[in-house]
Amino acid sequence: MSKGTYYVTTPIYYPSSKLHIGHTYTTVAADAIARYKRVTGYDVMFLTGTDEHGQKIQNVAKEQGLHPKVFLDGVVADIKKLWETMEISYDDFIRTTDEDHKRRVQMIFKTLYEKGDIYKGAYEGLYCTPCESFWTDSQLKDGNCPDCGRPVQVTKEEAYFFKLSKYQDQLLELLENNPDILEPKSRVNEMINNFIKPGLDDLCVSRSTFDWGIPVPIEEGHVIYVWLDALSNYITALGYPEVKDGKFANYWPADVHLVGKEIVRFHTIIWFAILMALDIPVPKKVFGHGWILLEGGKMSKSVGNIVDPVVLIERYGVDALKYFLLREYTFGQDGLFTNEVLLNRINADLANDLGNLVSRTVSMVEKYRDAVVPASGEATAFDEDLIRVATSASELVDKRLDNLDFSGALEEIWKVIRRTNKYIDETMPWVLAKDVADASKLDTVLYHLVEGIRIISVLIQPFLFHTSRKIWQQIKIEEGALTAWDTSFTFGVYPVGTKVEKGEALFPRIDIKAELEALEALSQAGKAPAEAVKEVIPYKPEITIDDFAKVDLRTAKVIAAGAHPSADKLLILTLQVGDEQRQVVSGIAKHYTPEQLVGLDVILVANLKPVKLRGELSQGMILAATSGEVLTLVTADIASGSVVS
Ligand code: ME8
Repeated sequence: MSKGTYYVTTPIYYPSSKLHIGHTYTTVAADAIARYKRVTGYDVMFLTGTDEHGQKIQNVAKEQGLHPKVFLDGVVADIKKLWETMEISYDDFIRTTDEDHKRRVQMIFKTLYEKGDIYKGAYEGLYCTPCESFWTDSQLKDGNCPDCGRPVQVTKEEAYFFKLSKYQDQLLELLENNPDILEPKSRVNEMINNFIKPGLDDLCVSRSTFDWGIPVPIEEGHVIYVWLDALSNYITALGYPEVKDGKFANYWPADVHLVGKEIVRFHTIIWFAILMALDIPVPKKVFGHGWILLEGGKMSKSVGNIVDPVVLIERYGVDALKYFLLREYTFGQDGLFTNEVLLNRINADLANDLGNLVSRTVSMVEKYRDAVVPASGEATAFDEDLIRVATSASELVDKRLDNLDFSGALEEIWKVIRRTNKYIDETMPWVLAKDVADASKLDTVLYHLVEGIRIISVLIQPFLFHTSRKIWQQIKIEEGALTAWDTSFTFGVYPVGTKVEKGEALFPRIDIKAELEALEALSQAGKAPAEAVKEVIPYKPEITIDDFAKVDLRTAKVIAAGAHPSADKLLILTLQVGDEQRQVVSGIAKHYTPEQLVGLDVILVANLKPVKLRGELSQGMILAATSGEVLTLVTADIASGSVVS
């Protein structure tokens, strides 16, 4: 029977072209808690996804000569592949470009507008384009964006506003009376003293200077500004505004939103206020975790100091990377990443403590008892303490995870591992094996070791999925009754007489010096500036003015555009050329959407012999300039049908 529901979310990621291990930190944590809740009997909903709107993304796509959606599809596929490699067990992946999400966000906008919580005004502010944030004068750092340090521009536009100020008192009351709602606790004071008490300004929730966003449902030419769109993902994924039954009724309010510390403000002030305005409960908890830093600062692609999780997984395995991230750093605090810290952690905890315990135990059962696990015999002085430590661990793990203390939870499990290793040193089975009089004691030791390992394998399964399975293979138990979480409270369920079989080392010991050199060489290779290959396109053979005069160029207005029925790369355009209309088929689908084309004044080669392109008539062609992957249509702002010469 289910113990209840558990809804955990990660932030939805900006699809920058590559995610680094800093990004994977939130997801690995969410994955661990989701797996933990599942094995302990909860009905879990784990949501992640991508945050795909805004000017920054439109700009990046443009730089690459791609339509934003085409660009995004590629990047999102890479992100999903990374999560697959990292075995992230999400239940749903939301994209803010999903039609369903867009429709639901528009309904949210409308509800807030009709309620009077969204109103129209004009915004003048200091805007940082890369961060998509408006800032006030006092927030700037040395006159620049406080987040990225780049210059800001004064921007003024008509815009819709959310009445954030209306919720100031309610927010203050919520945070003051429910400090558990935000962890770590220090963040509660930060929100109250730095943001709420000084006074909340209403929040701009629409933009009209770019169009890559969800259209405002009540006025053309405006798109919904990113945070309202992005934050709503946590409820649109559950089917909001349908609240009566289904996922929303089941899982909302979320048990925890896991977020990086820099976006706590958005999640506890803006998001809580939006939820208050919608009259729905706020999440039970927001946890703002720290950053993983490299010497020299936060990991960031733009600074060029990213650590690629795929490289680390290829070398040490997915379990090692996940274990390291969760164990090494205290979840609410910043931590420094270095290769050396990573390798030492893998060697000490995984290769030595856990790997050795399993390999020594299975070897001894093979050597002393022909691989058959004996029934426990005469007690040794050390059994009781081992049993106590092993069977009380799950309760301690539970307490730690209740506070999202992943490192502490793993430490509780490692206490059992270290206690079991100590049990070997205390009982010295190799000495017992020398004297037949100690056979019964040796049986006890071997049984206790195997049963200890079984309990450890049960406890690690939410964090080290493969390792738990590899242990089960060696001690020959199947997933099921003997691996269920509840069996970690009981010592002695391992079936006597089972034949074990040694496998490969769980975590081969790393030669740290050699490995550090190998990693350094890899990173140097990655840093080596690639030879820029500049494509030189030679000019065509000379022509005379008479040759050129044969080409009849006219301006034309695109009045309709649509997809080609049988070719992905082609679009079919209807052009107004003076009084006449023409149909032209053009290979620009990768670069323009039909909506972007309508209204453009393009240049037509009007006397080109008509042809059929994949079955559709094309009466001429339109001019475009290309540079590498980038393509842009040549336009001329003049009456259609004008002669170009
Ligand atoms: O903020 N260490 O997306 P994002 C730890 N789209 N965490 C890090 C990190 C590091 N070095 N670098 C990034 C966004 N992160 C918005 C969220 S939610 C409605 C919208 C974390 O791709 C960062 O703190 O910039 C954040 O929690 C997450 O990665 C996504 O960052």
